[in-house]
Amino acid sequence: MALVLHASKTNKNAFKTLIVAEYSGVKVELVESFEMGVSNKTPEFLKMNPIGKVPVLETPDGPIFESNAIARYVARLKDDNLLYGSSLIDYGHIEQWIDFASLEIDANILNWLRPILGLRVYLPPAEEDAISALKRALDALNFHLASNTFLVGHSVTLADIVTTCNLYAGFTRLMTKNFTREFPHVERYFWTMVNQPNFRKILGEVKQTESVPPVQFAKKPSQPKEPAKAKPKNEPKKEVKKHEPEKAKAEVTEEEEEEAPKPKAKNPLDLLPPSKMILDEWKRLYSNTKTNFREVAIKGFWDMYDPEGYSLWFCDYKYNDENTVSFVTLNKVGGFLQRMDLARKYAFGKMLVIGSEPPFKVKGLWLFRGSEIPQFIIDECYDMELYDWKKVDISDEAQKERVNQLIEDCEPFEGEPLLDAKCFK
Ligand SMILES: N[C@@H](CCC(=O)N[C@@H](CS)C(=O)NCC(=O)O)C(=O)O
Repeated sequence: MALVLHASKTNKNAFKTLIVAEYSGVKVELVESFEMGVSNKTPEFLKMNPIGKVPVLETPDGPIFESNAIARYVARLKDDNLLYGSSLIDYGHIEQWIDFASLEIDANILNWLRPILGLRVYLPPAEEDAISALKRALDALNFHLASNTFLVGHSVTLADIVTTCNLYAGFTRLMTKNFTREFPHVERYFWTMVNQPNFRKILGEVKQTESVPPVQFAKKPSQPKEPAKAKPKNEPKKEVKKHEPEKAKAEVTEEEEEEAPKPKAKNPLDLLPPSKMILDEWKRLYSNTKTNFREVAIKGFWDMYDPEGYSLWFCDYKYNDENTVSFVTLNKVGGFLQRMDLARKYAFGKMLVIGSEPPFKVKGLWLFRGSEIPQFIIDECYDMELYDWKKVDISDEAQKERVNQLIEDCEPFEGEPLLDAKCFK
């Protein structure tokens, strides 16, 4: 009789068990009708795993949760299974790499990925921590694999299956070739593993991601989806099906839903006395000026600028010495601009990422409605406190010239080349 695995068919934690099953000649079938966020919240499911996470394996002796435990259980169903090694020291090493793959690789991949997907708050220093901890783990793995084809012994073991499934999430979603080329033995190992026939049956053709996804807004906590009602007794057995490899990317995170929008309160900035400066006109002028930027856009800006109704601010990132990875620095600035979306009606901004070598400096200029930085922006956009803010004194020609240079992406800026310039408009 087949064992029943509750998980969606793209769940990389379920892949561990399905690959072990292929190697061990054990029948494991996925629940056909499984719907993430619904099926795993039913009272029936919570009885099997009180935390409501997948995968869960239903066995004749009761359910098992935690993907590594499930994979071990399935491996043990076959006597003398070589996936489990053949000596005490092998058992120890296999367990060692399973823990390493879970705690040093998987945990850091998830710490990097979840905030990017908007499933956790995106904090640039936390992203840097996750990446550097992941690199440390990959470096250690790379060192081991420089003189070993497999993690333990001379054939595939449970350690390789768990490690490869965890790396799979990284290779398919975050770790570009540019990132992994630093770890050539890990690359060789990963591609060798995913092309073993028993892996291929489950994973299908694996493709390395070509880019790190852009940071998305953190979603607000949502109401759980309506859980499916507990099934009445004697209901026909749930549909199960044999796993077929999916082209889709592995599901590595929990589901969240959008909240219904709440009615908006009036913004206090809408109550300010009218200004002669029309922000949209300035944004249009900025966007449409392709030549003679100084003479047209910059001059136009100062002609329009209303120091009563608006204020200009320089910002300077407080932790520039941490900007050691170019794309992380660019993501950080990109995330800041995304989070400023709430201020689009009231602000214009320029952000420069400066330098040709790390650490990169991040500096910017912002135009805000009102004579101070609007309180709702300080309250709602946590990036604000990562910068030092200085109000521009427009009676000082040097400061005005700095404003001009920031608006026009002047290069070199303060003697250094630009890595990137981003505009919020
Ligand atoms: N340590 C667990 C992790 C399980 C886990 O995080 N599962 C995710 C999907 S990959 C989940 O079910 N999330 C749903 C939730 O958090 O409610 C394992 O290896 O099985």
